[in-house]
Amino acid sequence: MCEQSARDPWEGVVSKRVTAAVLSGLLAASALAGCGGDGDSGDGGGPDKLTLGFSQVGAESGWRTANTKSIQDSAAEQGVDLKFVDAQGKQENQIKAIRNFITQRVDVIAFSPVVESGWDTVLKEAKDAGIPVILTDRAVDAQDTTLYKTFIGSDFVLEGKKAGEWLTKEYEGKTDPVNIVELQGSPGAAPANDRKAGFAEAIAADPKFKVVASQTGQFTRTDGKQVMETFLRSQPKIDVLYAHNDDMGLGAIEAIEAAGKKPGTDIKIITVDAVKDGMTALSTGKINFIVECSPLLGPQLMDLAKKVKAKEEVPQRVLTEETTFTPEQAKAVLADRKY
Ligand code: GYE
Repeated sequence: MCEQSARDPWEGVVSKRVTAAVLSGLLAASALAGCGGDGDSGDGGGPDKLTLGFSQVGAESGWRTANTKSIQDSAAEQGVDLKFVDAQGKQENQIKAIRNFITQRVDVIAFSPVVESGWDTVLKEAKDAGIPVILTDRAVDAQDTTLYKTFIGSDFVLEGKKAGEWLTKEYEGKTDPVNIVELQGSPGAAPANDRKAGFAEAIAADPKFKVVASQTGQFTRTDGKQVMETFLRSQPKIDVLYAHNDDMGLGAIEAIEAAGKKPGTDIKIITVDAVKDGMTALSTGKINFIVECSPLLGPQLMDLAKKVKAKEEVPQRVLTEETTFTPEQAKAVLADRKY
């Protein structure tokens, strides 16, 4: 799957859809103007305008910034009334935001859960109020899958596997021990749990791979740097760093350079996301391999929200299409990278 294909199919659909929406909006507006115009707010959305309450995780990474922009831009393009609330990394803030959306009686609630557990009660409240919920980017571990309409996002276990598979190929035929340090995402978050599990599974068959230290770097550059400093102090030999996102990898690169080592050469580095800063480091060889995770979920989310509001059938799971990048591949696409 090429990197472009993760976006283009939707871009085409979206622009056509926007044109259609604009046209039908104009027709509706002129029809209403002819008969007095009652009921149309005049903002292009009309009385049927979709109100979407969205609770975002925070602003911890380049990925998140791109994701927020994608959601806000798509809402504006598609005439969706978006109520956007930033949870600043706290589940309690998300629960509060969801309860506010219920009180405000938005049409649809979407959120990207900070952690996987602890959502059953508030999701039940939304369900009882008759407000459909869309999980965006991250999953919840609720047993009752009728508590949400659909889940759009990546397969994080697969991402971890892709990272591990690259590593096993890289060291194919070699027998010396390979010491790995791991920077995990924020504790309890689906991408942290799953990227850890997928990677562990991919390297499990070969005992030469040893994860000698694994700790959270909170998906941030600052923590990635700090934790890598402690790894460098406490571990006598580090061959590989696996970071659950680019930002932690980029922070770790600073720590590795400060310790007088060459990132990408003395310590091989694998990350996940493929945001522009990560891709830049990959193209210069400071990172060796990146597993892509697309943050451009906005167009698909608006489309699903409209369908859900219209009580149309939607699939329980919508997967994002993603690829992987080597330094050469990063060089080839870097100029066109939008985020
Ligand atoms: O990989 C990381 C972000 O949930 C997929 O969260 C997302 C992850 C992403 O902070 O950079």
